[in-house]
Amino acid sequence: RGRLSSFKDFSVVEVLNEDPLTKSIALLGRFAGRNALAVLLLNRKPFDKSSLDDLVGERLKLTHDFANDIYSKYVGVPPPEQAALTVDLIYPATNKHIAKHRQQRKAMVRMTGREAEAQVTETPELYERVVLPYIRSFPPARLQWVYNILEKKEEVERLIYEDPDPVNGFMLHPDLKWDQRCGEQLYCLALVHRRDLPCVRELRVEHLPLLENVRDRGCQAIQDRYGVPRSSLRLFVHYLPSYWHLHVHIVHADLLTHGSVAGKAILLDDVIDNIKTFGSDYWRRRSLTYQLGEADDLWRLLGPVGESAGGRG
Ligand code: M7G
Repeated sequence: RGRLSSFKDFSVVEVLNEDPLTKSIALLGRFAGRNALAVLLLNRKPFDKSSLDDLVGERLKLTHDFANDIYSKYVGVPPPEQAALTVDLIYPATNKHIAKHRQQRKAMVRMTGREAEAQVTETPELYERVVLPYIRSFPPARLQWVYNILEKKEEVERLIYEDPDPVNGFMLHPDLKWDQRCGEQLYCLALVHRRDLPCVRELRVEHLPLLENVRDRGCQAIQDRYGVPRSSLRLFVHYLPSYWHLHVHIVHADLLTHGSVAGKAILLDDVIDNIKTFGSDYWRRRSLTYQLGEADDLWRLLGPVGESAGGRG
């Protein structure tokens, strides 16, 4: 687990995905002499307002592209510091990681431009019969990174706030996705200490103190550390999540991501209010509708009949 200073001995096996919108590319590759595969995610960074002078001064090298009336276009090559990328490495990568980052076969159920997706309505019965056994079948290793954080084996220096209470406590860290530079890109993750809550479906009235704690103390900690007030934060859980250990996404309200769309993100305030308004078993009793991607294991179990290789079953 050494630290890299370059990708000198890395060779690309496959371009898993590229997204011109987010200006990112996902690569699958290998380090020389190693069998294990690595997933490499490269992202162009957002512009840093505080160093714009650096950028648009003499140091941006321009090549003229075209002009039409009052409009003209150039290609600019920035100085090296401005051209920096964020580089996320997953190594060794499992098949799940590879599938998650690989662009899926298109044009099946609905074109999203990213992967085949189908809208699925998960009834309480489907949750009990299909989803719950599926969650329980996971090897604990899938949540290793979560447990490493909770046990203070990893990301210790990145901790923003901790409430150590085993029942209502949680830990707050910057999300993997956020480089902590730009406040408008703020993306934090609150991981609850208790390990018996895989998702929103399990939340009941006895968990309200936990949820309100995450909301109130989490927001306060972010305000204290980053100066972003609660009114500028969006707190939500995902259904479906990728990792089945309860966590709350705390994101700057101006930041729109693939994970903040309807059918994926559920506002924490709604999670809380629905329990208060409709009763303890609200999240267990209702149907939940979401977009299911072909890469998801649940596609095989819940996806449209006959559309996927294995069909239902
Ligand atoms: P999710 O709702 O389970 O799934 O969120 P999603 O990935 O479909 O959104 C998990 C969140 O954990 C995501 O926002 C990830 O960026 C974040 N995350 C994942 N990993 C492996 C790590 C990690 O090792 N450290 C931190 N700090 N965040 C992570």
